[in-house]
Amino acid sequence: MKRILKYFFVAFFCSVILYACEQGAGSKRNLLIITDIGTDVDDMEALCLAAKSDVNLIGIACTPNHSKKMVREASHVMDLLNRDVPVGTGKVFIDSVITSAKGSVKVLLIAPATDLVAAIEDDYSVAEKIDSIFFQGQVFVNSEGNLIIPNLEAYNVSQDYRSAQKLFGFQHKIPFTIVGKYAAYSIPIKKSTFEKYAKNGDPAGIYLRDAAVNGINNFAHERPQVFRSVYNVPADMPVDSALAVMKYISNPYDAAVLISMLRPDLFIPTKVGIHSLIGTEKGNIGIKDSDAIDRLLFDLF
Ligand SMILES: [Ca+2]
Repeated sequence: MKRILKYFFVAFFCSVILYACEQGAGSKRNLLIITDIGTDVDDMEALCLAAKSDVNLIGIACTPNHSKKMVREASHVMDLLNRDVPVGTGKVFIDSVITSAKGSVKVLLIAPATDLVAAIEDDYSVAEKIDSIFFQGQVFVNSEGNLIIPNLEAYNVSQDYRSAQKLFGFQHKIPFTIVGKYAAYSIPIKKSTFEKYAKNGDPAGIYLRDAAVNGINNFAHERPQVFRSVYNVPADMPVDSALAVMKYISNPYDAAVLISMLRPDLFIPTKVGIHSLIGTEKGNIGIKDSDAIDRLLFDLF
């Protein structure tokens, strides 16, 4: 009897230790980011936030068009952060990152769906390993209130509507969180926050500050009408004068999507079946604590 009890306790403690190890190794969520990173600070901010968060960043896929420039840009941001994360492009890269992951994968889609859909069409096991998709964009809800439909108004939808439609075809099995522009508008990032990023000398923080300042300057000069409309600049005010007095210089469209995954407690999503909509309709920003989000972004560097 004594011996049986001894074996029982040894077996019990071994299983407890094994469980603890599994929890420790597996508790970090696998995250694949699909980005159209460019000179805009938005995707860059999301990448920095992901790299500094408690997630297992298993890959960054740059999309679409196999852009070597985007891959260089994303790799450069990871180098500045001293992070060794696979960066690639195209459906084969997405397939290999997802299928070789240990466990299920969350996908942060802050770009058009082109390559993600191509990867799924080539290999359905890709879809089976995705446990949720976090998408930056706009959607409609059908009249029955049980389906979400991509809205062409959103850049990530309009760039490849066919792929967006196909991706949303998986909504019966994959939960989507859609974070729209009204959420991003309500949590703009201050110029002083970017200055703070650069102040402590972190090379990634300096790079992010420069991207934000250059980004808003280029936007204002290259598309002055859109700039005036987005930032409510009076028609009689010169663009440079507006830039000089602007307090907020970036709407974190992409970072907001990642934050909805990292800190769901800060949001009040509208549920459509298994899906969550945040800030996709005017007058319903879907945010519970914008001060906490502001602090989270402020503390990035
Ligand atoms: Ca983007």
